[in-house]
Amino acid sequence: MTHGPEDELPPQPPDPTREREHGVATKTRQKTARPPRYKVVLHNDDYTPMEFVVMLLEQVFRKGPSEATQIMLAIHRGGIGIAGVYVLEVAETKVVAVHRMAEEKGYPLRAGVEKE
Ligand code: TYC
Repeated sequence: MTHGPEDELPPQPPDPTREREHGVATKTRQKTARPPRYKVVLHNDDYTPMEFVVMLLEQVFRKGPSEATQIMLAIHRGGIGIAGVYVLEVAETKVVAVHRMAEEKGYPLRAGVEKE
């Protein structure tokens, strides 16, 4: 059987239910979860021994001896300094560790958390 134009579908009208893009090209971007970070700050005082602060910076904040000494001296001279930057829960846990270890020795060392 032969078939002519009558077998072919006629041109379809645009489907009004289909969304049509027009105008501005858009790109989808995966929004990567980037939780806010918090600084753990240490305050200077007149009583806490330098070696104790260096020990804390090494043991609690995982600094090497040279960086720990530099941070301690910066706090000693400037009054305040950043021991490290972490997500909130980690920052708060480190502040608790600092206060617990200082209190154990009777030192008045103060530490706190500040949003970066
Ligand atoms: N100022 C203290 C001293 O002279 C040392 C010190 C440094 C104390 C840093 C606290 O966060 C501090 N012994």
